[in-house]
Amino acid sequence: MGYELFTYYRSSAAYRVRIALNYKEIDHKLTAINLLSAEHDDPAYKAINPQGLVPALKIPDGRIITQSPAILNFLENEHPTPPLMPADTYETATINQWCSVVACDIHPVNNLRILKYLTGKLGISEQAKMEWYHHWVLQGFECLEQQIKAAPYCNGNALSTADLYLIPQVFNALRFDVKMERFPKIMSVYEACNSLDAFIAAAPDKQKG
Ligand SMILES: N[C@@H](CCC(=O)N[C@@H](CS)C(=O)NCC(=O)O)C(=O)O
Repeated sequence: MGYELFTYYRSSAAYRVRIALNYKEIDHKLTAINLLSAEHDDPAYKAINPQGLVPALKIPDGRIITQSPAILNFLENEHPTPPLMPADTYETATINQWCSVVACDIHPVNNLRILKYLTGKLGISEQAKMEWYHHWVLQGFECLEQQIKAAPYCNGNALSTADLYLIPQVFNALRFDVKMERFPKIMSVYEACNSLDAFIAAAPDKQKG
């Protein structure tokens, strides 16, 4: 039995893991969990991930890992070649720092359930919701734009986990009409990564669900 990734085509957290599985050429199958029809709230899926979020990864012995940072860390340790983390500890910290801008400071406040809570329970308008979304993306991207190398990837000429976090977040930002012209370095990384097979195959438009 290989790996099984529980995924949703537009989930940026699942997208990160899809890229890693492709890049490392790890045998896996994808199982779609449709967030719009609330399959993630189904008891059958909650038995896999009690948080009711995607992604979740079933590893070959049947055990489950949830949370994309934990999954990516596991895959890096189990399948270190080709690497997505450098040997140098300072560089590793820098990459984790960039990942955290996305994973801790942009994505959690702009996730589907947060946006639904804003417009549902808190009754804010669609326009205010979009302002909220743009605000937090812009703040995070302004920091990344200053710090990443974009030569051609976030950390220079070696692809790293930072690219796996950045590209899905850019995809999401474009979907929500964030004007990306002010982030030329981020957009050049986006273009460089999207010419790689691992990213192309992981993209939302290539998924069945
Ligand atoms: N910190 C989690 C976040 C997972 C997450 O928020 N997944 C989203 C899709 S990107 C989800 O399942 N959302 C369902 C919802 O918001 O109801 C991770 O990195 O895996």
